[in-house]
Amino acid sequence: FGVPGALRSFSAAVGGAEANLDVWKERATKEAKGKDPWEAFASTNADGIPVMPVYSALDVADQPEHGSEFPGVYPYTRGPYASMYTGRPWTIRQYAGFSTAEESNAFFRKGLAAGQQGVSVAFDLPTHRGYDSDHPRVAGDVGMAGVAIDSVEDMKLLFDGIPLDRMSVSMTMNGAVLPILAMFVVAAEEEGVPAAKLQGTIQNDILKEFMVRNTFIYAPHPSMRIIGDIFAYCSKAMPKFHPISISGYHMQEAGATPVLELAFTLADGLEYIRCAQQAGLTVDQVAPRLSFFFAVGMNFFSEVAKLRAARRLWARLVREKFGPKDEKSLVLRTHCQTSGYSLTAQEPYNNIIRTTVEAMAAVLGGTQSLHTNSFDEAIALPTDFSAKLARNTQLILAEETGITTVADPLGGSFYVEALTAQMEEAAERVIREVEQLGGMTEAIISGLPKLKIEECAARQQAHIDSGKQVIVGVNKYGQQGEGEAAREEEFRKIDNTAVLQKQRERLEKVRASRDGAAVAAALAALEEEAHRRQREQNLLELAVEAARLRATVGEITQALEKAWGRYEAGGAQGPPSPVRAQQAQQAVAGLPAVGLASWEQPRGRGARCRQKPRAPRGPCHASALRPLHAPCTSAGHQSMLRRQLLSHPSVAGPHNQNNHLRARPVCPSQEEMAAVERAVQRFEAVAGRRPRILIAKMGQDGHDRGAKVMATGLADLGFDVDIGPLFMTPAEVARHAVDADVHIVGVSSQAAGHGTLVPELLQELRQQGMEHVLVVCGGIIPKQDQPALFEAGVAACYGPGTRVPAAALDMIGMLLEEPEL
Ligand code: DCA
Repeated sequence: FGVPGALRSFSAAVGGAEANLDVWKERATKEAKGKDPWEAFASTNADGIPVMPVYSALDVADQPEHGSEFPGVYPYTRGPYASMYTGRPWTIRQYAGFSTAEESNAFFRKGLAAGQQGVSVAFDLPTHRGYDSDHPRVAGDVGMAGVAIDSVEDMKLLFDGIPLDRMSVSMTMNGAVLPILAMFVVAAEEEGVPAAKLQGTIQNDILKEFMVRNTFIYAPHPSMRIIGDIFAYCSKAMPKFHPISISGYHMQEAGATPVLELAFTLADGLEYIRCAQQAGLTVDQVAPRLSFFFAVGMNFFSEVAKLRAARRLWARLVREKFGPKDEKSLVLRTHCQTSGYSLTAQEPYNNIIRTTVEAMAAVLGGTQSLHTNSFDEAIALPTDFSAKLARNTQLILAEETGITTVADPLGGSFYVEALTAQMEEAAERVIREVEQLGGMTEAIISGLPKLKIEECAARQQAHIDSGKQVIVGVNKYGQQGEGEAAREEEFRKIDNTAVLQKQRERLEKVRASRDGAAVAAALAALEEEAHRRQREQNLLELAVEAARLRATVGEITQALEKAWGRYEAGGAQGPPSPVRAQQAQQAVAGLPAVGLASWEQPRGRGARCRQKPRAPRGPCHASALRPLHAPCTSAGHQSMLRRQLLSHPSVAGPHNQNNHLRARPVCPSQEEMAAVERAVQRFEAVAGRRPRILIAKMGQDGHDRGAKVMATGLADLGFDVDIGPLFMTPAEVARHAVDADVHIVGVSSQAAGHGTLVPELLQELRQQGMEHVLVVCGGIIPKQDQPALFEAGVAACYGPGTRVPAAALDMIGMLLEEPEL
């Protein structure tokens, strides 16, 4: 930095601060009524970093270099570009997609006409998981949480009238990344836009799917092979395209603190550079086109500091580990999205304010592109009106506030600089230890990152439950009935049957009009390449050829599946080894521990924990519960027990990757716990065994955090709990219910498939002679969907705000036909 004058004045400032500190302490002590002001006024943030009541030059005295940093100059703390928003504001890129390609296209075009600057596509869950819309497993999910795409014909409709040579397009696709990227390339080519002109991003970040989002198709190692091939293809044929968006967003949504999100995301990034090297690329061929994606939650300064620390740490790590020649390889560019987890179903208009604050943090942190959530996304898909407000939030920030007139305006704030350095250090500690495990792929196979994120989620929930973390309108200042007006508003509803019908017709047409033999040969070539131990051909190149011939998403996926199989979470390659997971956990010492300080320890808590790990029955997938159930006395487990029934939609809600809905439980009282205990005993006396529940996830909805939370909570209350694997069909759930002879099936629905899947489940149960089984639903069940479910035979819908003990009492009451229980 070599600015001796500046350094001199910096040390003068430090000297002056020392002198003034004593005066401050004396005055603050008086204001603290004689207590030590550091103790009286200091706090700790979510990452366990102490937050002092005041910051001065003393707090950054050990990092004088920050005073010499500039945006667009190594280590890029202050931004990737020298001029930042003074030269070009961030891209307003709203994530959207639902129903058919035609409907989503109309929505995109409306948004672009109204000020949106980039397209960002949400695909439906069948597409994510590589199924065609007419596959029997996916009927309930088609078009519900995103747009249904089966072939190039759908892709062409999706981008109809959108100039792909000028418009940057982001596609959130991970599992079925090969067919989708291939179809995008072919759709553009057939519209006269060569691949070389395509700009934008594909998410293509499979590592985080194994951690938190579950839209994987193949096992970790073959999945990484696909990513290597995409890097290789894009570096040659699509130089303007970002072949990956390395995403921490979903980790924060699943519960990770900002430091953990930062650490795991950058560790993923390092792993992807190594993956590119294995595919024969140099660091300079891949690193400049890597892009990132972070969540921005309500802790304003942590989020600003996180983005600054991300850039500095990434630049340093890439330089140290890979020694690139091109300085562009060191620059981290990122998209941000405001937090879905922070949205509340109660008093939803508060969400507009939350989103505005989060958007400001993203912008002051120097994001390149931003999605702002709609206020109603905790309840359903955004309407045109709520989407407009979300978009306008960004337009107002960009054009009315003056925020864009200075690059990194928070640079030099003692607090922001100190926090940036602390977060960088904490994240680096975690990254170093993940690296010691052999990198992120190995760490994921060990099960450690998922476990750590779940622990953070438990701690956060404990803070919310105890009121330590305030959520206005929910655990503080909430009044029954307020906000109902907003909840009664019209929500967007998708006609799943109509979408399915349209997709089926289009698929039939595509299959009837293509050259079947040529398609079969193209698919065989894909399968053959997947079988090879050594790469000979590029899988994306082969997929482009297959897509051109009109092979479908499902067919291309299946060709590879023949070679690699379909991965089951913790399943196909076996669940994470407990020994390895334990070693890994010990190794990652820098991670925040789950703190229970905010919990009053209920009497006899350990003794009441009666859940025994049971041998899986039928499709039961006990390993999914391991992190929560194995150590009954662990802090993480105990904290989990108090979390809310069906209230944690994990990583996505009905529409996109948001953790849309969050319950705000109250810590169960001793009396309530005792009442549940009595009810369970009474049930046992009548039925000869404890109430047994199967927690089921149906369709392609992989958001399992809420299901696990519910399973753990009910087990602790004395229920026998079975938890089914992800992605079950209604028939499989019914079979499992018969095998396990359960009294209740609890369906957790976060992706809007319940309208089709739950009535089918009831029908299957009836056919199996199990009509006496109580079926209850939880998760995101919009009010408007409930009458149809009740009519079909659902006994209860436990929405946000339901507490586990209350639901437990309710269910036992229904089983015993004693509603007053
Ligand atoms: N001065 C000069 N040039 C600038 C400036 C500036 N102040 N700001 C941006 N630019 C240039 C960039 O260099 C870039 O051109 P290049 O591609 O030739 O390098 C162009 O303007 C676009 O800017 P960029 O910062 O790359 O913004 P986006 O195109 O919006 O890309 C990025 C952002 C994060 C890289 C991308 O991966 C993205 O948009 N991801 C979105 C992911 C997403 O939507 N996920 C959904 C969940």
